[in-house]
Amino acid sequence: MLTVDRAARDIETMRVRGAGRIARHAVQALHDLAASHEGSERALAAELGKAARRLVATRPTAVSLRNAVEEATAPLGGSDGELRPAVLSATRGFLARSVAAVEAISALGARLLDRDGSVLTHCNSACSVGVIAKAREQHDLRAIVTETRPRRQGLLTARQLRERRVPVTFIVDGAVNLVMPDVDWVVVGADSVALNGDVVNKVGTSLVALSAQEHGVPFYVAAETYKVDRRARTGRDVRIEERDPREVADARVLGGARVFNPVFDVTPGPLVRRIITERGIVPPARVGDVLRGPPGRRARAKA
Ligand code: RI2
Repeated sequence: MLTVDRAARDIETMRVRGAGRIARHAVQALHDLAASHEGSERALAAELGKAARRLVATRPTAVSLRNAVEEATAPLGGSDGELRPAVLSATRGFLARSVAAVEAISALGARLLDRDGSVLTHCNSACSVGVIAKAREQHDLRAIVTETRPRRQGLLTARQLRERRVPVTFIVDGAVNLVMPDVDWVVVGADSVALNGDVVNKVGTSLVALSAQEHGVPFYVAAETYKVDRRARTGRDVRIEERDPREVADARVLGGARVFNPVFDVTPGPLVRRIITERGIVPPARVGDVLRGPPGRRARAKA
């Protein structure tokens, strides 16, 4: 059984990380809380409310977490006497749909990487790894993977892509602009997407996007619809998480210099060619449309 406290600590310490995975971890904890609860419905409601607040506070930028927890605890607003089964059903529903969404995004996104070539990715995104690995089944693709300082999630990406037989070249973040002339596509994930199509993702993503634009390389974002932040009109409305300076460097070796350690940055929508969601591929400015259901033909992108 996954306790709420354990799940919150896993997410805070980044033992469990990635916008999709933290959402599922939090929802699993809410599921287990409801499944094991033996008190009254009223007591369960109070505990779920407290747990939801604790889980959402663990990482402030990834709206996936807030959206998932809100969906899982939506039955709190319902009628008395049915809370436990309703929460179990909501949590199981989210977990299943969240996993299926990654599969759908992988299949849809792979259509964009429609020939042999090189694809660059930044950080570690299950959606991006899925897209690249799926496309590799059809074409002679190689991946260029950034290290992604300070937590070096690129190591995970390189390993996961190798496990799926994708040839990988691993680079330090500062080499992105140098290699960009040899890149055919960029695919990255997202922690939050604002309604205007601004994308909040791992710090450095906006520099990758600028370099891609400079070299005429299409920049794609692979993100489930629950990463769209309905409350964020633009990327500026999203709070950027700042983490412990010691993740970057030991203050003693810096002679006491102050460290600034923002975890994410904002890539303006106009730098994004398309957003790949499980409900279709859309131009960034139309990302709000996918929240209203499956897009029609017009919202689907051509490669
Ligand atoms: P998936 C990660 O955040 C990365 O920024 C990654 O691009 C994003 O979540 C989406 O990942 P962190 O937890 O949901 O490493 O596609 O800070 O796996």
